[in-house]
Amino acid sequence: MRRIRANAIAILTVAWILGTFYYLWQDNKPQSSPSSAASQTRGRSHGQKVVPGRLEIHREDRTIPLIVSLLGSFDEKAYLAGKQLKPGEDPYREHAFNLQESDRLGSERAIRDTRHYRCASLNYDTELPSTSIIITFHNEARSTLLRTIKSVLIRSPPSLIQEIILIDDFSSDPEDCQLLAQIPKVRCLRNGRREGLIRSRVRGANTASASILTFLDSHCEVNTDWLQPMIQRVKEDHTRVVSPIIDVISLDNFAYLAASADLRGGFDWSLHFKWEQIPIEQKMARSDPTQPIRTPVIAGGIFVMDKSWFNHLGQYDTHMDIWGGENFELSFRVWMCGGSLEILPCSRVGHVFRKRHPYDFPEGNALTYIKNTRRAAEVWMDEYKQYYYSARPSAQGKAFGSIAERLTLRRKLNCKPFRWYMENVYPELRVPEQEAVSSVLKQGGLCLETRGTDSLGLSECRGIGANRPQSQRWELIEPLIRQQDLCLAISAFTVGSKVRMEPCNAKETLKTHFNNISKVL
Ligand code: LR7
Ligand code: MN
Repeated sequence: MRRIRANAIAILTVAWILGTFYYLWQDNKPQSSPSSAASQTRGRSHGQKVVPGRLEIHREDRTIPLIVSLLGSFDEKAYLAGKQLKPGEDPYREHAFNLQESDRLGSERAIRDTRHYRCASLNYDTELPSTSIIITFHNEARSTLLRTIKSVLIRSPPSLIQEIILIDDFSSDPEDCQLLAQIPKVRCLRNGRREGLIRSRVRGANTASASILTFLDSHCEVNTDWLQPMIQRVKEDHTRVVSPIIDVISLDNFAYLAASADLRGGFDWSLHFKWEQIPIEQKMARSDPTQPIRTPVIAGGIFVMDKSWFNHLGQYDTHMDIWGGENFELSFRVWMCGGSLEILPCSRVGHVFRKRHPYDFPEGNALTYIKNTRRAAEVWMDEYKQYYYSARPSAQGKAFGSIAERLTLRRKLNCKPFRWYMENVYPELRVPEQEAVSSVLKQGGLCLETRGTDSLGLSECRGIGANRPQSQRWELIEPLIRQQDLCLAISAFTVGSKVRMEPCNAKETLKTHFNNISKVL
């Protein structure tokens, strides 16, 4: 009996070993039928696991001639060798990321396709409009800039790339940009003085010849099929402004890391951008992970927008300087003036996130951010700008230039109030709790009072201070007018509409504006 068991174990062990060898041999076997187009691009590369159904061009013998022809006469080795880290130099000093690692990677590499697997089976129109890619930079490292451009050329259908417009924002070495113009489709515009990313992007947009604009930072790597989903959404509705999920390229070792697919753009009252979880109800309702994610604001650097819509909406506020705030201004404007913002999970672009700015701000970093965000708050945030000033007291009294033109634009475009944005686009942004002010509400010498549970009326004012009856005592907590657990509510802001007492979170609850009350009462 024992012998039989020992034999069985020995047979099983041998079978297991043979099975393992067979599996490993299969896995290393070259792809069969090399003539099929799919297998040409699905081969293993750099030890990466093959992902079925995903197309990626790897550094294989077959694809090198393709890449060479993409670059034309441009000599990438000479370009990269033209600027190298000097021995002993701090690799983080100049760019706030590890330049040594970036240079070591060279001009292109395979990256993991970080999309949800269902993205690979989506279809896009065969006839999509082409786009002008706009990349502004100030003293970008040559290796990151070249990788950005090459990733676009390698991972986009060539017919969709009309041109790549580089705006050199007065970098120290004009050749950083000029040499790149030898690459087919790449154009280089150099600013005669430092303008900042906002005016630079507008300059790029003004010379773009395609009907769709695509903005990128100068240290990105676009991922598989990044462009088609974005162009498709904009083609279907030109008022959509769309962004990819922004993956993380490590500033230390340049590893390409997948970002969470459950995030959207948000902010706090100091106008500080943050990534936040999609609200739980929206998350529960998402049965299809390839669907767009509505976002209150975009991060700002990587997005696709119809060119006529960009122009119609007033491009950017060109009185904003260097860096910062323009993403809020654009986001508020898009939502409030009839468009929408979304993040497309099937589009992925990697970006090197840094901890500090590697460049100088001629007016100082803080003052520039205040100037730009003040302009956004003053033009777009209506009465809500008070919360911006409470959160950022240092902004008060700081110069921000004239906003007359932008106010005229807002009027001309007939944009909705910020209250609408708060209620419809970003209801999750909490308005800070105000200190309650206890008062009476008077009209023509009479005081507003509650009678019983639901009825309201005007009668003679009685008592003062602590002696005032509860029925005539109101707490004003912007934007609510409260008495104990209930708040004043109306169905419409029109004369004659009935004022009632309702739970304070009811939709029709009368939201501030004491002048609205007198209009209604
Ligand atoms: O004076 C300047 N001139 C420029 O041309 C300053 C900057 N730039 C260029 C710069 O070289 C880069 O290509 O402008 C681009 C953006 O500057 P970064 O990379 O220093 O900015 P960031 O990535 O820290 O900042 C994010 O927020 C900015 C607010 O003004 C811009 O909108 C950036 O485009 C934006 N980047 C992204 O959205 C990528 C995702 C990061 C996040 C969150
Ligand atoms: Mn950036």
